[in-house]
Amino acid sequence: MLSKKIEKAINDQINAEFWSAHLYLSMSAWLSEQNLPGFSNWMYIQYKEEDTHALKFFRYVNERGGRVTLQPIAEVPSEWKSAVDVFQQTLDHERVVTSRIYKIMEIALEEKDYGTVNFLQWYINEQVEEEATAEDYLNKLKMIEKDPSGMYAMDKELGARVFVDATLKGA
Ligand code: OFO
Repeated sequence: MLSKKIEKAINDQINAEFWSAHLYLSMSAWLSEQNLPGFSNWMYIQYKEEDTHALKFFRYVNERGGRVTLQPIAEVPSEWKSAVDVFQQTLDHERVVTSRIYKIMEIALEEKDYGTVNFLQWYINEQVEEEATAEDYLNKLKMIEKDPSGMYAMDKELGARVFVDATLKGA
């Protein structure tokens, strides 16, 4: 059984994960319009992954006998200054997500809900990976943004990303 406090924190996080999904889908659309199909693909996969982050929480609440209540998803931005701006905002956003996950972890520890502590560990590891990846691409992009052949190569690299369903990863 989940406490009401944890249930609310997770329901809010489900909403935040769906918001993240919309943010990345919006970025994917903008990147496609900039003729960067590989970058657009990367963000599209990012969107799908965020969707499964929400669904992984959804399944967990159900499994623990809690109740998922879906909330409206707030509007996401639709314009960016450059691909560098997109990745800077991705990194900034992932840092916010990390702090949100840490807050839920603090509540779970306060409530001695060790099942949730254990479950959240997956998200903590995922955030380490997501921040590192976004920072890595941001740094690369800053080096090559004015070089068409560098941008072409990076677009090709990002175009190779494939979807991994988070509800199946270590679930
Ligand atoms: Fe990109 O983060 Fe979800 O959790």
